[in-house]
Amino acid sequence: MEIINWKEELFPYKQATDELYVKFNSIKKEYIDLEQHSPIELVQTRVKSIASILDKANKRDIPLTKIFGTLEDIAGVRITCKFVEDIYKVVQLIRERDGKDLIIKEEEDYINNTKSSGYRSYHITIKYTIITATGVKEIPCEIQIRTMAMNFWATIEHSLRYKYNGNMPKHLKQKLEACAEASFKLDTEMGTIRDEIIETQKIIQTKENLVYEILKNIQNLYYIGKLEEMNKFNREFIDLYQYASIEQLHTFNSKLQTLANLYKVNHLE
Ligand code: 0O2
Repeated sequence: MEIINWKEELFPYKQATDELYVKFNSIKKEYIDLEQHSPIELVQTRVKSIASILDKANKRDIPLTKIFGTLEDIAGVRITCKFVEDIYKVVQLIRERDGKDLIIKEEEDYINNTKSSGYRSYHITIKYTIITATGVKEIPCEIQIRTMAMNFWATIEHSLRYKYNGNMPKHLKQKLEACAEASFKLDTEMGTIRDEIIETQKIIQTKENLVYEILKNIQNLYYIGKLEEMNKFNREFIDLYQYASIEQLHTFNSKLQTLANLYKVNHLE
């Protein structure tokens, strides 16, 4: 009988998901740093558990020896977005990488082709190359892209599906289908005020970035021993912070920046 060394077999899948986690989060960070709306809200990764792998292989009559060549979702990345429009932005971002650091094998749009269960998400199956201590490996990975509302529905439905093991009562199925429609209606409604929400988020982000800059500049005064000035700016900032407009914070930071230039402390982080 074939014995699988699960630890050894699954290790490269973990490496692939870890690398993809970093890459998608960097994109998110880049948008935030540029004070732009990030289509990526949350990145999650997982390597399928051994029990789920065996379950799926069993359901599909896949022999143990063929599991790793056949199952394409052992490595999984889930990207959650705020709006449906963002899903297609993320799809575009992934397509732009096709042939560079990943290869797209398949795309399934379960948003425009909603599953009979009510399931909505965009799936992209990729091959991702990793370099391990034992050589180069091509790892299949399923990327699921969905909104927060779609994710909420799918998580609940997944648990119920697991609970009833394929025998979900009809009334529950119907309820879930209705919930899927209601949650998509929410996505659609939210989409109509997307621009306004993004604008508000941008203001919050700009304020957060400014506060970060200000605190960094105040801290730099401490590092170069200008304690009196540091205390003065610190006190002023505490009074200003809560009610200040973006413009006032900008002006305040410009004063700190002028001082930083004077003391040549720009290089301090
Ligand atoms: P897990 O635990 O999330 O990994 P199949 O699994 O045979 O239906 P296939 O060909 O593997 O389908 O690919 P498909 O249809 O793209 O589905 C793969 C994954 O999408 C599933 O993995 C789920 O995560 C998700 N998914 C697909 N359909 C549904 C659905 O109706 N409800 C929910 N909640 N999720 C769904 P796994 O292996 O089923 O589960």
